[in-house]
Amino acid sequence: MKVYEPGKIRNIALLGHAGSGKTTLAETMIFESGTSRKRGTVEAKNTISDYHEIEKDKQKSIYSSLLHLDWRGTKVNIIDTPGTSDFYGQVSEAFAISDVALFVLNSEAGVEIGTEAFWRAAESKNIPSMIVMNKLDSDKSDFQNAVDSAKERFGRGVVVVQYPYSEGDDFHAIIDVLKMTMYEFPEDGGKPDKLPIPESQRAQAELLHNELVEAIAENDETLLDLYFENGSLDEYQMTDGLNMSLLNRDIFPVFCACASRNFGTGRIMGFLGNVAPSPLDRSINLKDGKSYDMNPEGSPSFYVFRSSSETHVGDLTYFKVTGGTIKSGMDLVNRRTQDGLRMGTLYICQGNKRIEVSEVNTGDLAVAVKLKDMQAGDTVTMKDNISLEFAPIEYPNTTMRVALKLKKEGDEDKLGSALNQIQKEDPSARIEHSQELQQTILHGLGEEHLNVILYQLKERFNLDVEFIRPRIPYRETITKRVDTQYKHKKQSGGAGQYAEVYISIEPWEEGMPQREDLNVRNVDEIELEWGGKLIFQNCIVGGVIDNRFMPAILKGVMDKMANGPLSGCRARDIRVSVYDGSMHSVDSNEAAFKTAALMAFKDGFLKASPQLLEPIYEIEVTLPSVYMGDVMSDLSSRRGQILGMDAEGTIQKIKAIVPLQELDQYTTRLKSMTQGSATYSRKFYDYAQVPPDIQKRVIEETLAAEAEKN
Ligand SMILES: Nc1nc2c(ncn2[C@@H]2O[C@H](COP(=O)(O)OP(=O)(O)OP(=O)(O)O)[C@@H](O)[C@H]2O)c(=O)[nH]1
Ligand SMILES: [Mg+2]
Repeated sequence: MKVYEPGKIRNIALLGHAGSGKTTLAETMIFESGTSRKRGTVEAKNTISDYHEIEKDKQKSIYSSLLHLDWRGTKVNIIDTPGTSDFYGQVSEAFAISDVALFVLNSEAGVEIGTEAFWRAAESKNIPSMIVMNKLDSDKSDFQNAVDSAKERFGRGVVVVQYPYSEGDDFHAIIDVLKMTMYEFPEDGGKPDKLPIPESQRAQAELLHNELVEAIAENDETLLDLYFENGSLDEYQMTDGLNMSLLNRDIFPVFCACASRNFGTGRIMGFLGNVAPSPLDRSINLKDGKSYDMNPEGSPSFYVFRSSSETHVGDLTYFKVTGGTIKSGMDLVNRRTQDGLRMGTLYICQGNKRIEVSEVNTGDLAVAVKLKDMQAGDTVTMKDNISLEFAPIEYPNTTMRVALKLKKEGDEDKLGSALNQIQKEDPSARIEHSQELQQTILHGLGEEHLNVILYQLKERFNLDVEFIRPRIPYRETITKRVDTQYKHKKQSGGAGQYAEVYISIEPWEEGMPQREDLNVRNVDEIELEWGGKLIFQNCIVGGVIDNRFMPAILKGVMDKMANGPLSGCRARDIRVSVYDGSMHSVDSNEAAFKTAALMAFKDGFLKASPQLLEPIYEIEVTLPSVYMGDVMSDLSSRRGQILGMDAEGTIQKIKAIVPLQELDQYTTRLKSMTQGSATYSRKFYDYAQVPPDIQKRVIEETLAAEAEKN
């Protein structure tokens, strides 16, 4: 297998809303390049990219696939990403190593929500971006509308390089205003005839050609001078200008295709080879915030963008070479673990097929087998190159959680190691073994994402497991001050137990004044690991309780804070002042004071109008404006409070705060309300008081569960 020079490599991520035709386009490009002899389809479940059983079953991409082709001596690596927002984790990994984002738009719909989300991500990562208008053969295709929507959303950098001669059933030719040529395709696609632009199209083609020339010249002073001198630019000047404008994200060229019939792919690959940036033109972010230029002459290094495993093969580590040449047998070090590793056989990928290579040059993407403990985001270097460490991959925040329940006892360890493996391969999923909730909680990006994990647990790891409703991490607090006292006294033969404490408990908030009526000798401000604070004050006068018992008293209070008196949930934001008590010279000890404090605290807490608090999340919903009414009224039925709204064209954004309890099935509901077109993100906001009816229900449920346990 040929080894490519860095300048002859292109790393392209195919991005776009679900179903826009990315997988079909990848398949067709590989076929048209001659790298594969057969052209599969999503419907026939035989594409190179969607090779997982679950992808065939669902007829959509779920995992990003690494593919490659050779187009006239240039190696084009393609990462075909899934368009469904649930699998955004896969896209994050593609972003980390792609040098060009090729946005595939469905020309029937123009910019859709998924396209928008990926575009914003590419923008924030400064990735050169191109657009392919696909499905131009569809009778609902509307090229002009799709271009207008792209211009409206992504700005005037969107410039037409090609437009269809005619659309729909009759789509058979593309007019290229960079080459000023018409490409006419044979019935079954493939290599087109190059024809002069027909008279009827000349005016339009010239208009668009001038727009393109002006857009290129605008971004480059030398070209602008040439343009003024000659009134035009030649193809080579335009190509140079386009390369720079692409790199700087000044221009987003628009191409035309019908992926399913193989129209337009050759010219796209030609443009990728001749104009699009190579890895040498791009840099990678380092952990310290600086950026790193690819270094073909430097010390060998690579950046891991995916870790997975396969039965009979073991661990697979996907990486991009960032320096020198990587060869099998090399000894390197993983900077995260500091573990040494020896490179085994190296492969390049065509979906699930691996082709052995002897070495991999800077800029290229490859896979290594049997490297231990590798994670996406790892930096691997030579032993002495200790300063290099790349920035971690940024995964989106999760939006949905479920609890896992094993149907069979005894499988706990097996489930634990399966979850570890899943988490390692898919860092966009998060596994939480919650002591507090006594549940294993799986966090993901939506129902489909979680279902894929469930499918893996069942099919790959042979576990009989189901999803159940996750508990809510409520908190408890009090709403008024109560002074209380408890005497712990036991005298049943042998050494007795004696401790008496008087405490005052009150709701605490930041900046609250100190008590004037107490003689405060010492204040402990304790940041609770579950959020909020406990302020613990020693206000003992006249030594009625020895200082040495204070830690035991605090321990008693903390024990009850961790297992709240109201419902067993964790308590927060309380000030406890120990102001009186008594000791016995023989029978008082730490255990006695701990018990007395715990009992006093519990008693006071229950008298202090206790209040349950629930977690509130801030959410941002992105949706087509037609669904505004439905989504808004649904939010209000979920006790949501709208913080703001923002319209950008036909896409609407709503910011709101909503209790976590009301968000459990939200992703699914949102999808069904908006025909799958809306997405949302969420992050923790604060704790807030639970309405009385819910408080009553939660307490009853807790008591019932307790009773069942005992
Ligand atoms: N008419 C028409 N249909 C197409 C074209 N390209 C793809 N399709 C069809 O569109 C559907 C979706 O195509 P995919 O290639 O799976 O789309 P995708 O973008 O990979 O979708 P996800 O993986 O779910 O994000 C399939 O039924 C394809 O056959 C095209 O150019 N014209
Ligand atoms: Mg796909």
